[in-house]
Amino acid sequence: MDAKPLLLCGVPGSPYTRKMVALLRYRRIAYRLVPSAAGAPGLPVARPHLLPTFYLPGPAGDLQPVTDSTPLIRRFEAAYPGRSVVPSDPALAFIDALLEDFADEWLTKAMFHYRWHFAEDIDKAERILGCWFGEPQDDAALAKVAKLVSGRQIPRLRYVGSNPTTGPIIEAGYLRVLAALEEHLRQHRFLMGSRPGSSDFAVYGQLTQLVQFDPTPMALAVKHAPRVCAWVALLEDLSGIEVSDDGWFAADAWPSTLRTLLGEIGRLYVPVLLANAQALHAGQPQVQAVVDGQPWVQQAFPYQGKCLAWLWRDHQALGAGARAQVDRALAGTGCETLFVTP
Ligand SMILES: N[C@@H](CCC(=O)N[C@@H](CS)C(=O)NCC(=O)O)C(=O)O
Repeated sequence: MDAKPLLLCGVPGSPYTRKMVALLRYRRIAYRLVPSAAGAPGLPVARPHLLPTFYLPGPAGDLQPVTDSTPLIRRFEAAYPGRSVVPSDPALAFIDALLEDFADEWLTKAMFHYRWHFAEDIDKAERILGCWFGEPQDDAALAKVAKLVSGRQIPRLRYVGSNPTTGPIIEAGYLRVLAALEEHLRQHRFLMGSRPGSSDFAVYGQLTQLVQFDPTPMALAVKHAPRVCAWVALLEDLSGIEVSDDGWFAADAWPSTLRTLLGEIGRLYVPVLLANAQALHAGQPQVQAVVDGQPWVQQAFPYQGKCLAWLWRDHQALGAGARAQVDRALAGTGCETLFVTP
């Protein structure tokens, strides 16, 4: 990659767009954001069409649409030196990747659930998200677009697994994750220490919506988690903070608040990830799991099958010392069951 600004396309209502824009700012990587949900003019649309879409030079030098924030973050690590978001200690880097995956794949369930379940949230999302499609529009046009947006997104609740059975589990989980983050931020600046890791940006991305946009989860955050609300506002632009090599949590000093967060991953995400993999393996369309002692049902989701495979690969790739440290940290959190050979 050369020093030309990176081109990407996305909108403020997309948590993964917010994740990546904040990451680029922190990393001081020059970028140009095309603020559109419809793709950059004159350039091909990604398949599947996901936001954000980056346009990166392909083998022939022409710009190709590329999506998926997690591998893109690793690609930018290799291409742009300095201000890394991957902790230098491989054990901590693994924990960072696990937390990133939890934010991208589980916290987004809360984001989608709150936005498209409660009348007040749906009303706000319809009227505002609709403005990010296309050109300026009059009220009649906006009203149409608003209904198109909700008409497309509400049926997607089934992909994230929000339904009458899972809704209460998602809501209780959101409150506990807020509490765990609030506790962590009492003593630490970022999830990974005094400098941010990729998980900080992933959590930030989902929380830009949950604590800054959608009224129901925002009111809960304001009431219960003031530090989290303040942290999300700060994460947006970390271009001016200076960080040093010793800013990551030291190997012998991972805080207990990190373990509390791992406990939420073990309780909320791991059972769904494992049951999803089983359903995919058996070719079953429905996932059935027990989450937090209660039944969980949702449609099987191939992408999260890949997430589990990536976590497995990264766990396997750890050296013996780092793996032992990771396994000690995960023991008893529920996350350890991810890496048990069946
Ligand atoms: N795993 C992807 C997820 C990206 C994603 O799901 N983006 C959402 C918006 S935040 C999207 O584009 N959904 C399809 C749509 O709205 O048409 C990533 O990390 O970038």
